[in-house]
Amino acid sequence: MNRRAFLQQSALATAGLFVASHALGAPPSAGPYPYQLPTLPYAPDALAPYFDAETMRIHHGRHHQSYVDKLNAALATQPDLQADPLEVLFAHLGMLDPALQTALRNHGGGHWNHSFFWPQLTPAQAAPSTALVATLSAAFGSMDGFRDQFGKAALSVFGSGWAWLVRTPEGALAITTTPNQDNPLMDAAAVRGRPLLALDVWEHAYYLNYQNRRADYIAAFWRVVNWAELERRMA
Ligand code: MN3
Repeated sequence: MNRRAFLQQSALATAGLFVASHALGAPPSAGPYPYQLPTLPYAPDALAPYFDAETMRIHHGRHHQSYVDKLNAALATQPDLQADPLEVLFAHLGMLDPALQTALRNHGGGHWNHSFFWPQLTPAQAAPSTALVATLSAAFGSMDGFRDQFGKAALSVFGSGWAWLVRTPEGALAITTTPNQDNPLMDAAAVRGRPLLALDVWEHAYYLNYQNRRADYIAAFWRVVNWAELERRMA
């Protein structure tokens, strides 16, 4: 498929999600190719003891850097695709060559998902606002109901993947999961929508501190989640 045809279909099919992602402010994929590792918005040891410093250094500095490097390598020979935001590429993976699809799912997803993940953690957690509590309670019964349903989804991921809170194209809040580095912006996702909150449940995110105790890691996540960032994304 040539670039014009790709962009025509992209513009039609992704208008909703793409516009929505830019409405967030700077999207996680901000910045032209070549993609770069974003700076952590806190020190690597700032989230301890919930997320330990060694895990944060390896997770950000090695795992995320590796996704960035491999994404850039995959796009190095694709000048037509270098200018397209990752959100647009994700929505049309099925139109691309299989090898490129795989690279974008694994490394493009890896870069986008982690870029989305870091800012929604904070060492200085404030209580969720009354408005956020009301919104989440309306959708999931209560804040405890939201945490319970999100946590169960995160626990249910077999192997590596992510749990997500998304806004569906119909405007509803929904909890979903994706395998590996897939995300709800991808055309292959079981539940598609605009990501609002994500939890990385790859073992590399927690094994040093929690070994196989993913439930303990999920409990720790609630101690460092940045409710203000979630509310900003929901606005
Ligand atoms: Mn990870």
